[in-house]
Amino acid sequence: LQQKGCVIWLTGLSGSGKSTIACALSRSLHSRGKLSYILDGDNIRHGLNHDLSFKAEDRSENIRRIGEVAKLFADAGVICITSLISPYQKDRDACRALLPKGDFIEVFIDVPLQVCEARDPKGLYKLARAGKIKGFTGIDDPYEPPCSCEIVLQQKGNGCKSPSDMAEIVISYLEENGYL
Ligand code: GGZ
Repeated sequence: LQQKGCVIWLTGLSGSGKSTIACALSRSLHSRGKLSYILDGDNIRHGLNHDLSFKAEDRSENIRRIGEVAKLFADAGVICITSLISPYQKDRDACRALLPKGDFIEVFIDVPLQVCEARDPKGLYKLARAGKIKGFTGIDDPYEPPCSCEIVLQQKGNGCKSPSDMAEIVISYLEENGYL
């Protein structure tokens, strides 16, 4: 196997576009003949992590388990893309510490709360504002933006960026750093 594994850790609010960017990235890697695998928080909460809630210690455990699984994929030479809010810096740092230097690539999907809330693809912000979901990230639960991450993706900047434009920024990083 020629491929060097790594973990691409997407972090950001609900509705920031993590899952969409993860899919675009995976497709782009596939078209280059590279094996990748997406670990999506929302999906894994139906299986491996079905016992976990959204209280702080359960979110930490969710992140810890996904970090451990991501490490296994990276060990196997796969480019593992994780897509979970992962709101706490210390939990993300703990996952980073599991991997050899350079192999944990933290990507902040920097979309403002008001934009995520306006999108509200699943109507969850509306429910949170109405008090029907308690402890919703960005509303009545914290999100700690990364203090030093490898990549920041923003929609605005030099023109409006689509999910595939954002995926290509990550692809360039992988090329520049010897992962592709
Ligand atoms: C945040 C919640 C909550 C609460 C349900 N807070 O946008 P989505 O719907 O599809 O993705 C969100 C998902 C968050 O799960 P994660 O495993 O990524 O979170 S964490 O990393 O914090 O453990 C959202 C939905 O679950 N959801 N309740 N209270 N998001």
